[in-house]
Amino acid sequence: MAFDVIMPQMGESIAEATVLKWLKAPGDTIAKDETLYEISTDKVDAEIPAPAAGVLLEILVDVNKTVPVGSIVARIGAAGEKPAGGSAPAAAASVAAAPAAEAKLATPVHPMADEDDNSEEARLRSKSSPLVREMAKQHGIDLRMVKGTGEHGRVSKADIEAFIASGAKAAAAPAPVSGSMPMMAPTHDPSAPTLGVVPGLAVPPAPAQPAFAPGERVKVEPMSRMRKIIADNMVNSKLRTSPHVYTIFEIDMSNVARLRAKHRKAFEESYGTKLSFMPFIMKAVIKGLQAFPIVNSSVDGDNIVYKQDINLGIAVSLDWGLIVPVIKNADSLNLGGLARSLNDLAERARAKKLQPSEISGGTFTITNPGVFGDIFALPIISQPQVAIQAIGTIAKRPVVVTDDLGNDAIAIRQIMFSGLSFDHRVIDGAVGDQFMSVVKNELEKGTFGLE
Ligand code: CO6
Repeated sequence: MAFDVIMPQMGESIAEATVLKWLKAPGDTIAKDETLYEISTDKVDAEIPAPAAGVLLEILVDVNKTVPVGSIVARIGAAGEKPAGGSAPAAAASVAAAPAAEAKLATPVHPMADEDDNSEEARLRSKSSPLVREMAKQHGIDLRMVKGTGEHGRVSKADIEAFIASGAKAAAAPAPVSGSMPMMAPTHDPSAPTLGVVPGLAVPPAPAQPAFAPGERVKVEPMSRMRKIIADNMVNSKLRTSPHVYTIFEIDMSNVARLRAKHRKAFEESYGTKLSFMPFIMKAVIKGLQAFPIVNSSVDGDNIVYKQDINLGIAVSLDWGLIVPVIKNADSLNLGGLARSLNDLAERARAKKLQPSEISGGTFTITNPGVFGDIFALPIISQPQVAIQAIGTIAKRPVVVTDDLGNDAIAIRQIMFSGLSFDHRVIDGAVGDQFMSVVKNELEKGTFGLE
């Protein structure tokens, strides 16, 4: 019995991956978890272990080919089984993989609605590969409208990409209304395509609103698959899953700033890594999560799943996007361990050297757009988590301070605004605030075992 090897999901926003190298050839024996192939995505390069032990029967995706996540890329059979088609090629890395065009999708692809058209031409076009049909479905394109350059008019991936790039309209897309008043309230059009449709959820489709007026000077560019997935995830989290509620706290970081300045050099010498504000913030967040475990939970139907591990996702900005590596069991680390893990993950993220396991399993996320000068932010929750905290810029600001005798004065302090976005299904407003007040107190107190 053959075991399908599936292109893994390497991170929330990663939709496809390119096979860089096969380390085994058909006919080779492989152990479970032995590296089978290497892949590259926009964000991570990774070695992928074999999901089962046995004999590699078939390679379905050639080197340098890009396929969607969930595609079957190879098959592994039981020990002793022979690969179809006889002997194995000499060198694993040069194996020419099976289908010349696109890989098979392991996820079911629903037939296009037009497939009841039985004309020879339509039948042959609808025989396009699963990848092409999936792209057509995602863009709302009727394949009969696409000129196919393949055999018998078969629509190839290049054909559909060219069709999308040409700005040709999706089958179901409404024609833009005459563009004289594009800012007027749109009329509701139930036939309009929606972003990230989740079957079974009765969310009304986005109103049809022309993006540009006829004759307006525009450049139309199709969204990349990754951009569409990000868009879907954002819509799904904010509009279909978690009723977001927000709270913003002002936190005096003066003690942390002093501690950091005082111990920075010695810290770097003893831990071999730099000391930024983030490890202090992570420590304080961990205290908050320990005090309010609901903030470290997920929703599963009618159940609340309290995660027993604190796995902190930290958003890392990349020149080409963003990734959220995860510090697993962050509560078991001291300040040095947190700094080391963060700097290591951020460095490897930027070198595309993260493993899939390092970008999954987060239970709470921290994002620090403060590095860009952002005063405060209210981010969208990363599903299936229930909260995300944003760190604003830490800057000197004038604040009112009161001494023990009740005298007020204006002082200069290192102030940070921090926003928490949380899922109001399971976290009450008061709990969100109480969580934040633990974080605030920890940071303002400034006792981190360094002093
Ligand atoms: N305020 C002031 N100074 C800061 C701050 C803030 N918030 N954060 C970092 N820094 C300082 C930091 O202490 C370093 O100072 P020096 O040591 O004196 O050089 C310096 O800025 C550079 O910090 P670095 O980035 O190297 O390290 P850090 O540990 O602070 O942060 C990181 C690591 C991976 C979180 C960060 O590099 C990063 O990538 N941040 C961006 C994350 C991001 O893009 N998030 C998504 C933004 S969009 O959230 C979003 C809701 C929307 C708006």
